[in-house]
Amino acid sequence: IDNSGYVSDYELQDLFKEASLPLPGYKVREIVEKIIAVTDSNKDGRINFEEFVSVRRSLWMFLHLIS
Ligand SMILES: [Ca+2]
Repeated sequence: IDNSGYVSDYELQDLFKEASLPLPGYKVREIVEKIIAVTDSNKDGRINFEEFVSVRRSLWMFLHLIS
């Protein structure tokens, strides 16, 4: 989380790195964009901390689906 109080897509990509998935960067960005579209509940195009918590939850569900 940076100073803006929003979670950047870079931070979401870091989550993927932590999970050490063998995915190419472009694929991760694609997935991150989809996740943002799905979890941006107030539709401002950004992920705040509340949304980030649910992003993390859906991310892990997603990772289980593709692995
Ligand atoms: Ca939002």
